[in-house]
Amino acid sequence: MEEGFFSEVTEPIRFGGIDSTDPLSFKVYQPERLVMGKRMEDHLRIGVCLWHSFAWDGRDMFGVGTLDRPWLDPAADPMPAARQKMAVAFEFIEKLGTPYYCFHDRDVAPEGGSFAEFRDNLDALTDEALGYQERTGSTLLWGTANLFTHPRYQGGAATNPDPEVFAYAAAQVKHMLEVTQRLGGTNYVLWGGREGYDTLLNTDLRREGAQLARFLHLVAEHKHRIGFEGTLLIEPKPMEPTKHQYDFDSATIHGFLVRNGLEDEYRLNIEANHATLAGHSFHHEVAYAVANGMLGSIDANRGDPQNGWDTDQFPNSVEDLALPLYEILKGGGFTTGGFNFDAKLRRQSSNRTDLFHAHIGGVDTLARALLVAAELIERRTLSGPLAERYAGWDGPLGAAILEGHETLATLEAKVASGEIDPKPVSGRQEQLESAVNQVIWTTDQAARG
Ligand code: XLS
Ligand code: NI
Ligand code: NI
Repeated sequence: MEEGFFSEVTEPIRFGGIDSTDPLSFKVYQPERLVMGKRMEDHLRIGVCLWHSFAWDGRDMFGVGTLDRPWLDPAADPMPAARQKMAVAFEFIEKLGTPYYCFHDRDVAPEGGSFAEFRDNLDALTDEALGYQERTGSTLLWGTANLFTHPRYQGGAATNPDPEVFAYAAAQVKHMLEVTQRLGGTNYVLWGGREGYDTLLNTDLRREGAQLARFLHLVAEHKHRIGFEGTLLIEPKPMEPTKHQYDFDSATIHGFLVRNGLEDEYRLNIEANHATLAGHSFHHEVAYAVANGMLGSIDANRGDPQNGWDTDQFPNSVEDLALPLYEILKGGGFTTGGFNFDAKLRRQSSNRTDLFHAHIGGVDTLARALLVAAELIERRTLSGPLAERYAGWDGPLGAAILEGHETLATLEAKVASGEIDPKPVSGRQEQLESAVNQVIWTTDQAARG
């Protein structure tokens, strides 16, 4: 393997086992290991995101970049720098050995002086990406268009008060959808960017809702026109960058799609840190999506419980991930989706190799959580008690109510005659919490592989 940019990583990252002392090895993740009859790699479908890892240099609002990303130097010639960025990204993906990656059009292509130039840049870099995909075997989990960085999008893209901005966004999405198709992408993501408002004083909610619905119809129409076979995904987020984002959470998007006849066209891309910003647990958001047939893909990361913004840290808690993974397995697993690391290094993690440590830790946490989730399914730790709790709904009374054979009057008669006289039943929360913990603790053995 060539030395390249990440010269401390001379070998592809391999499974070293749970007792390995080599930080550059996986402790749990074994792509080939069968879990419930399916390879670990095929369960998790892990992707590396290009924006946080290669298109951001560690800058924040208080200080300049701290990460060593020479291709981001503003003095660099844009196209050679973009080529170097892509080469380094694929060196990383190849050494890490994960099957997917994700990017925004602007993560790879220099803006240029016009839309036409931007499109040419993106096409040229797409050609390069095709070559790297062939060499590394890694492919696109999803593509997306950046509709939030450029000042034209300060008031939103589809929900902008100016229809010319809507048109510009449409042009960008059309092209990026086609690029995604060329790269064999299995999904296309729309994250709301600046679709929301900073103040209601200058915002027409009715118009902006109608504009957004129209935009989503146009995207779905184009998808069918070009025969793109991937899934269209919308990514919920309640706030940031705007004070209020329209795609607030899974339930809000689901309702919006149903109201606008779009529920068969879109699924959800759920991000852990966005769930917590919305005041939900990540578990809740995933469970809602699965329960309503809306699960598409996941942006894996975590927030910080002590502050309320999108810190996009790498996931490191098996406890936090096991139950979302349980819901995903219960729902039959991913089809086109997977786990994209929408996560970034801390600003002080300034060694090149830190990017490997971050991803290895995240991948192992997902793998470990998968083992717990599979045990929860196999032991029926939660599904057994759940079936028992709702058993009445499978009995004659539950069926009669749900099938419409009862009315308020017939039910009143049964209650008044004493035929129906319900008794409170324990929800057994603490017992279930302990049962989940017991599975987490006992799968330590299983994690040895
Ligand atoms: C920002 C979003 C973004 C999307 C892709 O908060 O998570 O990174 O995943 O546009
Ligand atoms: Ni995201
Ligand atoms: Ni985010």
